[in-house]
Amino acid sequence: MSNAVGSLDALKATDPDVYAAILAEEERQRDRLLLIASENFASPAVLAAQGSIMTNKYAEGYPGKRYYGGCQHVDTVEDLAIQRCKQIFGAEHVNVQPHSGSQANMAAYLSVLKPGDTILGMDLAQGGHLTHGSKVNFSGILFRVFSYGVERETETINYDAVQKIAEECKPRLLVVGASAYARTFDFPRFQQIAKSVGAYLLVDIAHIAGLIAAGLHPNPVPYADFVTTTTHKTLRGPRGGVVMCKEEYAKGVDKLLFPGIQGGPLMHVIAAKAVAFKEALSPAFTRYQQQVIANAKVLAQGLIDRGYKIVSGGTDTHLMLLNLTNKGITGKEADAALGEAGIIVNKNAVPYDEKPPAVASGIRLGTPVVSTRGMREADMKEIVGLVDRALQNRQDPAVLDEIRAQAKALCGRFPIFHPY
Ligand code: DSN
Repeated sequence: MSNAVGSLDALKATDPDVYAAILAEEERQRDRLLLIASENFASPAVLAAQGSIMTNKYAEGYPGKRYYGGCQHVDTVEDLAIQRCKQIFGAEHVNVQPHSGSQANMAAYLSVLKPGDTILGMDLAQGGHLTHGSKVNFSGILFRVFSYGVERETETINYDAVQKIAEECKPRLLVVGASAYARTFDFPRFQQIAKSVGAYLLVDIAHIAGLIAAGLHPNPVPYADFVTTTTHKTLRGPRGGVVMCKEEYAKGVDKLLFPGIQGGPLMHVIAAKAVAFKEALSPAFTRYQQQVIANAKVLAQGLIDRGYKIVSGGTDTHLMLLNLTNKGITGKEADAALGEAGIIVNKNAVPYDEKPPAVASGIRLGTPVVSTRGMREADMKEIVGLVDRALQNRQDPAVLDEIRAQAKALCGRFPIFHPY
């Protein structure tokens, strides 16, 4: 068993440069307050599976139907991953081979669409995702794209407006999901809209998969033809993707993933997905997700109390979008100042943003990582103070250095992975 996972000593001897970079990254992850909403810390068990000798195996095909010999053990992990994912979400069919969320979406789209077909998705500038129809992405290159967004007043989705756009553009596929939307999605309503115009419904749950797994956000599986996700955000597994679908689309999705757009599956990653899904079925995972949401609410309220504007006025999930316009700060400035202060976020466009995406008027904050470390409501209040002070003193390097030391001290009170 000694060679089943990599050894850092072996890495140090072979490649001191990569070894040093990994150690430096470990220190960065340990000593900084990581508030990027799409990131998380995988468990030691997930890391062990992902770093294992399963990376050595070619296994093109599916369990029991491979193009290579010697697949009995990789079949075991792929079957486990499929069964556990079905158990979590109640899906009829699951494909765990997508290398990423983008490939999961590509496979699902192309299993029922042809280039030139019309899709309707949430606008990237208003919270959507690149693969939901951005012009610079395969989705915008291959398909005719229409978009919906949020209402200017409420900064939430207006379902009547989506219905109207769907009636006008008559999409073959309605795509639901977002990377910067903090409110609960109404999946039955989206199903009604899709049905009323004869469109397939695909829900991309990449951001909220962990919350759904824990029963803390409605599950779209009963309503959608396809549900796609990544496995490394709130779901806290290895980097990768999954497609879930109704049985009638199973063959098409499997064929599109392999041989359509991918070759050999990453069996070490699939092994790690199986482990993450087992963890997601545990009561500890539910407790973790409850803390993720509780922490996000306290973080949002604390910022509101200090005069910050949260898009849509709050959050139902793990993330929030701060519109910094009223503070006279750009997203780019905030991202840079917080980075100097040891608080890692990403600049983000806000709905109806007048600034270009590289500058942006907001930042996105999320609580998955800090919650994985075991931080709770009181710690969120401390983070609010640090964020506010850093933004107010964004041009004062001495204060930012001081905050970085405070952020490190806060991190030092918590392990990388807290057993809930
Ligand atoms: N890049 C991811 C995010 O940050 O939300 C989405 O793929």
